[in-house]
Amino acid sequence: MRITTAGESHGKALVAIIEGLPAHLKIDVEQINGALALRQSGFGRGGRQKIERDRVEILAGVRNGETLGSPVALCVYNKDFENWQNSMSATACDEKSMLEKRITRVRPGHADLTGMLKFAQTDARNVLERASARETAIRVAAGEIYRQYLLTLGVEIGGYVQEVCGIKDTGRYAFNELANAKTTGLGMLDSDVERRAEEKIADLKRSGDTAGGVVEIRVKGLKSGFGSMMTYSEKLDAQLAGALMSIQAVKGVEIGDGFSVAERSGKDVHDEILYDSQKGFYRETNRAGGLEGGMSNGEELVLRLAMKPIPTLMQGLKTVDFATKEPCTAASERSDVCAIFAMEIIAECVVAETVANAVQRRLGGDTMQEVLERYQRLP
Ligand code: EPS
Repeated sequence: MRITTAGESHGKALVAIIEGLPAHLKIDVEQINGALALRQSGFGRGGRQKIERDRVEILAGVRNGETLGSPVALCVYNKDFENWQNSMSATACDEKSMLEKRITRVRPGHADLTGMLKFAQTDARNVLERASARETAIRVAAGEIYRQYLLTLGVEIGGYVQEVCGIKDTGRYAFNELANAKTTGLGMLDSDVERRAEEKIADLKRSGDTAGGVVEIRVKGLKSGFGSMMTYSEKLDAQLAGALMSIQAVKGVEIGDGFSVAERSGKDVHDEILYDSQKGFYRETNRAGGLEGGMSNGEELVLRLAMKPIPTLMQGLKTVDFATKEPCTAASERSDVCAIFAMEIIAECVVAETVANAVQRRLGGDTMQEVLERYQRLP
C-alpha cells in the first residue's frame, strides 16, 4: 500500500491518497474524526487549534462505508485558509499580503534556513508551510484507516506520554491500561506526574519557551514473522524507526529496551525462549520490544520516540535575518508550547501505517476476507 500526502499549513486543504487497500474494509468515519479531534487537543496547544475543527472528507475509493479496492482519497480542510487566502491561494496572491506574511528571521530548529537555501527561496513561508506539523492531521486521518485494517485482524495499537521536558513517569503499564491516556489531558497515566508536567508547561509558556517529551507506542496481537531479515529494506524495526523519524520534531526512536541494552550484558538483555503446548513458543520478558532479526516475534511491539521542543519560541532565539544578514531574534506569532499529546496520537497512526503495510506485503489479498483468512491461518 502506498500513501502520498500534500498540503500547506495555511493552504486550502490537506489531502492524501492511499493506493492498494483491499476491497471490503469497513470505514468508520466517526472514528477518524475522533482521532482528528484528539490530535488537536492536549495541554499546551496554541491559538491555531481554536480555529481548526478537523474533520475528514472521503473523496474517493469508499462506497457505502466500504473500500472498493480503488485508491482512497482523503481531505481535511484548513479553516484558517479563510484568513490567508490573499497570501496562500494557488493563483493571484496579493503582493502586499505576501510581503506582510513573509518570514526572513529564520527559526533555529525549524526547516526555514536549510529549506530556503535548498529551494532557492527568499521567503521562509515557502518552506515552513510544508514543513509544519499541520501535515500530521492528514497522516492521522490516513492512519486511522490503517488502524481499522489492523483491527479487522485483531491487532490493536495504544500508547501514552511517558515524559515531558524531563518530568518522567517510570511506571509500567499493561496494554489495557493505555486507553486511559486518551482521557487525561496530557496523555500521561500517572496523575501526579501529569500535574507536574502541566505546571512545567505553564512555566515555559510564561517564559516564552517550549517543551518536547517522550511517547511510548505499543502494538498488541501482531503475529510473528512480519518484516524480514532477508533484505535490510524489509526489516520491520528499520521501517518503524524510519516512519517514526519522519514525524515532524522526532529526534530519537527506541525499540524495546533501546539504548539501555548497551549498558547490560547479554544475559540481562535477551529474552529467553519457552514452549507450552497451548501457547506455543513464548518469552517471559520482552526487552526486544517484540522485534528480533527485523521481524515481529509475536510479543507486543514496544516503541519509544523523543520529540524535541517546538522550534517556534515566543521569546525568539538568536538568529540571522536571511534578507539583511543582520543578527536578530527569530520570528514568532503564535505557537504551541507543547504538542506531546498530539505526537502520541500521530505516532500511533504512523505505526498503524507501517504495520499494516508489513501485513499486506506478506499476505497480499484483494479483499479483506482474503487478508483475514490468510492471517488466521498463520501460527
Ligand atoms: C506549526 C505552527 C503552528 C502549529 C502547527 C504547526 O501553526 P500556526 O503557524 O498556524 O500557528 O499550530 O500545527 C498545526 C496547525 C496543527 O494542526 O498541528 C509549525 O510551524 O510546525
